Amino acid sequence: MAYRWKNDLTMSQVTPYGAYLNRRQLMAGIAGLGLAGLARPAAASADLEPNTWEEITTYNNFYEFGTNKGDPARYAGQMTTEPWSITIDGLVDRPGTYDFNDIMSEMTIEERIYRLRCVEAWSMVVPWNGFELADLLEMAGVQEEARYVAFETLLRPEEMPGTRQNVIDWPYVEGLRLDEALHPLTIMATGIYGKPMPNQNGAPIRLVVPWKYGFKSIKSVVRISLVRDEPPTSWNKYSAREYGFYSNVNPNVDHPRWSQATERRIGGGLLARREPTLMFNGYEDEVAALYEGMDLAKYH
Ligand SMILES: Nc1nc2c(c(=O)[nH]1)N[C@H]1C(S)=C(S)[C@@H](COP(=O)(O)O)O[C@H]1N2
Ligand SMILES: [Mo]
Repeated sequence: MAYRWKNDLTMSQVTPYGAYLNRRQLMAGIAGLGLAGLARPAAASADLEPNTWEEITTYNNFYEFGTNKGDPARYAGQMTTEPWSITIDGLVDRPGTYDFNDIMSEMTIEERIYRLRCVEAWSMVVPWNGFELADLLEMAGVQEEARYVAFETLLRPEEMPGTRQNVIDWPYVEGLRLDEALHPLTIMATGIYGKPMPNQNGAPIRLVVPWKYGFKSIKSVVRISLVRDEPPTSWNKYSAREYGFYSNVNPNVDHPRWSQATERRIGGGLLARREPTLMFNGYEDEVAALYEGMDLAKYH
């Protein structure tokens, strides 16, 4: 597979030195210090100071439970997350329905402290726990003809009050180009601050693609399909002009209805100054090569 990204980034390049806890340290933290020891991993720069658990779990977008920021925390508790399985199908050698616990037993869980930039121009920093999507795709065996990866969220209207209204088409679907999916920054997240993923954040497992607008990071994933053609994605279907397939964070390409040049960091307080939005959300060194020669305004 020519698409497998050379795994030659060291973690100190991915997150600033000191911000990254490897799995052994994380596990030691849980066992030795108790969860209080994980409450705020030391970050090398104030820029990557994680938001609090409270902020991360009460200010959410998860439209399956309503469109207000507080709705997911209020209603997502109804979602049954056990048992949970992910169907991996399409252009793979080993298609099947994989139990979440079986997947977890095969994967190495790491902590990744990433910026999260919503297309609505607010942002957070989240200490995710998870594993590289590339490792899961390797388990399934990606075939040569595969060019894109399609993702689908659980659709269970009796547990998801938001899906009883036609805000967007359900189920929520997303997609990545295969090289984006195989990039080492792309993870399947299964926890935050060393705890299992809260329902409102996409339990038990969700995608996190830190250089793209938050809506690409699809929650509560039940299907991953390897496909030949660019798959439909929820917000692009809703308004292609406003939400492109790529949706890379880009301060120079405004949303038709607002500027993307700056962002409001959640938890900064009412008087906090807006911060400049960074190209590719600050991951330019790691991901710019994926888009070499592409017109980023056209392929927004
Ligand atoms: N299934 C699903 N996934 C989703 C969403 C959603 O409404 N449904 N919202 C997206 C948006 S717009 C953002 S900004 C992030 C928010 O993730 P968080 O609530 O964990 O911060 O989830 C994304 N994933
Ligand atoms: Mo978002």
